[in-house]
Amino acid sequence: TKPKEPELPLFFGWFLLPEEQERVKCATMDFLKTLDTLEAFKGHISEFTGEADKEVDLEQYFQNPVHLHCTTKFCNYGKAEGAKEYAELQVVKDSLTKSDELSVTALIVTPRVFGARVALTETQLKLWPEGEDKVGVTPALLPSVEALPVGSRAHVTLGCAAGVEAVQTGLDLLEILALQKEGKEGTQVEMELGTLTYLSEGRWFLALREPITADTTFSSFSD
Ligand code: ACK
Repeated sequence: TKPKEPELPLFFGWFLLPEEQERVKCATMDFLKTLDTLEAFKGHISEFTGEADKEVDLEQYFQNPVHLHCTTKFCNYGKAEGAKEYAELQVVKDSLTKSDELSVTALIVTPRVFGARVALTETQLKLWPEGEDKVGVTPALLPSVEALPVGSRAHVTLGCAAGVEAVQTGLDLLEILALQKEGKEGTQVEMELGTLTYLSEGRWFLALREPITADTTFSSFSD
């Protein structure tokens, strides 16, 4: 009998250390608490609630993910295209269990997700699979996404609205970055944490004044 092939994980990524998760959750929750009290946000509340004048508690609206991480490659146990090739890359094998620091430079809030944009370093980009930014992107958005720097999709999902899957965070982030590039920015509000921008249809982007850094470990994950 042939030796069994090693099984591929659900995904690979950088996982925040437990104490780092708590710190990042606290800092980002503080932002959510402030956001839903802003007049600028209340003016677009119907994009979250479907009704004007209805209040929303964003802390309740988004459900917390189990553990905070930044996905590099979604393998789906080998069913995703390029999963095996990725797992066999020397840089991937060499990076497993290694520590690394991630830098969060912005936060996004949409009616679907709450997420953090991760700015990858040159070294971290070596673990970013080629072509991964555009996986699952709607054809209409593809040209704009292809014009963005590699790794633009890198993110940490901080919360999802009921019934929404985490994969949506990367897609909403790309959409926001594409709109910004086209200069389609609306209202801007200065906050303590940075500059908040509205990008139509309930999309909000907070460019952080100071990045939030977090210590992580690169590893694979299987449910
Ligand atoms: O927030 P995320 O990056 O979005 O972390 C989870 C992780 O893999 C485990 O589900 C991401 N994910 C799920 N499906 C896909 C997909 N089809 N393409 C890329 N990433 C995905 C999800």
